[in-house]
Amino acid sequence: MPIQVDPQTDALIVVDVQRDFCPGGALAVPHGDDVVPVINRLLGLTDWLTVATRDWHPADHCSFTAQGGIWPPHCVAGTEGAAFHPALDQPRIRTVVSKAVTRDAEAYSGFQGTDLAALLAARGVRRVFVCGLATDYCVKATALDARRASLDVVVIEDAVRGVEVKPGDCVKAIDEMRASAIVLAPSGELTALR
Ligand code: VGL
Ligand code: ZN
Repeated sequence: MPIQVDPQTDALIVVDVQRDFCPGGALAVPHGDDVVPVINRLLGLTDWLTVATRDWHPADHCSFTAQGGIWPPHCVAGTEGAAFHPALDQPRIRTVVSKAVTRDAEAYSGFQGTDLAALLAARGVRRVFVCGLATDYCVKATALDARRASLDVVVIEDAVRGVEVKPGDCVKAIDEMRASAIVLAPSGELTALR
């Protein structure tokens, strides 16, 4: 079933498409860079509100192993690894939201500790399309928080990839999202309303 994107009330949230989450990066998601061409098409679908979140950590962030966290250092603010993937169509991104920017706060969700909910509400957004990295962490947390903010949520299934620390994590994440009335749809179903 085609889904018509209405630029008045729909927004695109591109989650953490950063070098460190792509092959060769510090916390590479397998095939993470495969989402880039799919997301570029979504960015150009219509003249809509497009938001990119980015993991933007201090060098001593609490999620890093040196501080007792579970992750290798990644996405340290201002470093090459924290930059968006070079092939991402950045001119089409209207707003960048940085998250987990202080040492003591972890934030998988783009809504956590940011003004993303207020921004979407101010623009009259009622539905968000979520894509990016990683399915089982930041994409899931962002999609679930969007539901908590009373938004309709569509996750673009061919525009997400997962870390899969444990086999089955991505399937579990997708089940959890579906249980919260999040819709999964392939990018090919999206068409633009003009
Ligand atoms: C993420 C692990 C640590 C993500 C961020 O973007 O999914 N995962 N920090
Ligand atoms: Zn992180």
